[in-house]
Amino acid sequence: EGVGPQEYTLIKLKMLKPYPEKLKSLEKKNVYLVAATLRPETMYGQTNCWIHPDIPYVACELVNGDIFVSTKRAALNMSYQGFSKTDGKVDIVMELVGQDFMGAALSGPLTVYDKIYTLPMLTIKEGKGTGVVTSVPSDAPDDYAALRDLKKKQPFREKFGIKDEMVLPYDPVPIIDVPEYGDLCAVTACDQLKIQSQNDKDKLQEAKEKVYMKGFYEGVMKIGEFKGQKVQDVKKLVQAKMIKNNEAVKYME
Ligand code: A2H
Repeated sequence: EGVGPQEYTLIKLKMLKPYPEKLKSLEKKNVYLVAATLRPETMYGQTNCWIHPDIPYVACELVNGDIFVSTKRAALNMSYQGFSKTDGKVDIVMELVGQDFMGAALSGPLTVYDKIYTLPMLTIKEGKGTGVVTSVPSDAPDDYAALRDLKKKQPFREKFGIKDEMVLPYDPVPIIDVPEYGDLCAVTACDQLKIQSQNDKDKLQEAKEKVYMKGFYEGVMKIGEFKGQKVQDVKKLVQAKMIKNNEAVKYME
């Protein structure tokens, strides 16, 4: 990571009705979980959204009346970036913890799945991005390892109130071809390094380093409007398309 501010794309994941019990009073509003990503071109392959069960989140009302769910820290950052009614002031409508909206149904931009769910990831950092992470197990080793953990371990699903149908039908989607790694590069890297679970920190770091650069410089899109084009040529175009369609916004921190 550099010393300057980092630009993320915030992906708007729209909460579908019925809202979870705790958020019922917001059902007349458009509620979005906002996931910070560095890889907008991978959104075709979203299979779920990660949240941390125990960290605090806030639901904030924006200047346009929409509700964004993120950590309070991210909401404060956003309030200085033109999202709030008043600069530097966060309009909190509800305080939450991740478990309050675990298993919520969402709809996300570009993904081949009509409906995806919030699922638990225990390695989410409270101090980075929004605390909400969209999951692309085809291209992100962390996402693949965490999804596989949930698929393999029924007690893990049960602990967080996750039903089988929120996890089992969701498989990594081939979206980008990476030379030597194929079209599910995160799966290949996790297999090669024999990664056992989302807690294999060092190996996951190695897997990320391996596929990240290679995906960016040599990856070719296999799906969508930019099929056949190189990742580095379309990243900004995919971002712009989602922003234009009101499905994403830029966010700095
Ligand atoms: B990336 P950097 Cl396909 N805690 O998005 C843990 N991880 C977080 C996070 C948090 N609070 N906030 C964001 N992230 C993840 C897509 C993706 C990402 C792909 C491949 C690699 C990749 C789909 N998940 O990141 O520390 C988000 O996952 C590899 C680093 O700011 C975000 O982009 O560099 C990335 O980490 C931001 O990490």
